Amino acid sequence: MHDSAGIDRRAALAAGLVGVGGVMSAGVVASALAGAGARGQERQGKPVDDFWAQRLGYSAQKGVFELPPLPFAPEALEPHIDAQTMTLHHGRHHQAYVNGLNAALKKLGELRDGAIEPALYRHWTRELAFNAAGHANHTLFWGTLAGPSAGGGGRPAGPLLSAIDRDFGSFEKFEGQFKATAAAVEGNGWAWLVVHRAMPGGRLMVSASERQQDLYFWGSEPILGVDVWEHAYYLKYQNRRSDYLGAFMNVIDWAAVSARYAAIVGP
Ligand code: MN3
Repeated sequence: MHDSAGIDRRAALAAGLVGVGGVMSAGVVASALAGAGARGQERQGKPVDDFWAQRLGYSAQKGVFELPPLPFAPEALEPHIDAQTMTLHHGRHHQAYVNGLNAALKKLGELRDGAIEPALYRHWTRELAFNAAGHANHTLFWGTLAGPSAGGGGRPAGPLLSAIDRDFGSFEKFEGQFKATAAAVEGNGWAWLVVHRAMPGGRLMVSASERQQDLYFWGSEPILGVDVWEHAYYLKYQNRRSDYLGAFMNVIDWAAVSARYAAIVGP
């Protein structure tokens, strides 16, 4: 995949300039490649080099989160994930989490100022956690997908593949655990490939979420997730979640996942 500036995204990834391919703007990549030191925005003179801070689309000017654009065309993942699913999933479902997050922040501000009943703290803090997780999960999700013509599928290389072999035994064993975990999520949720920050050497594990954040594995940082809410697959696969999971393996952008792994684990 090439961005509008004609810069090879994988070259930028290999140079460690972007965490998840395609999400950062061409202009930012171009200036970083030019050695302009533009690795994200400056805040009070200190560079911000944080995955979530850079990607969640918070507008300081407006004081709200905004839906980041899908980093590829809705039909890019065909035939594995169809364009209509992608359009609805990003434009309606992901947008709803962004809206819900903004609403929760606004209501909690009103609570703090005494405008509404304190009993509603419980409701709105739940709304906050659910919608913030939904926004973050989908933002990560889009950034780790690539269609067949953009290098999606296959398997990772380099340090990530070595770590998968070390921690799961083989790529096939990882894939088996990842798909089995995703297939077993009760109701709506996600399966994740995570790095645990407290364990040395970039230790990898598979975890799961129910809904957006229930079962969250504290201390872990996701580098790949598969959305198994029915809205992610029902139009094309109906109730056949395992068929969707098989297709999903063909649209994983392992270069992006590897870059995320490297950014967490370090050199
Ligand atoms: Mn979803």
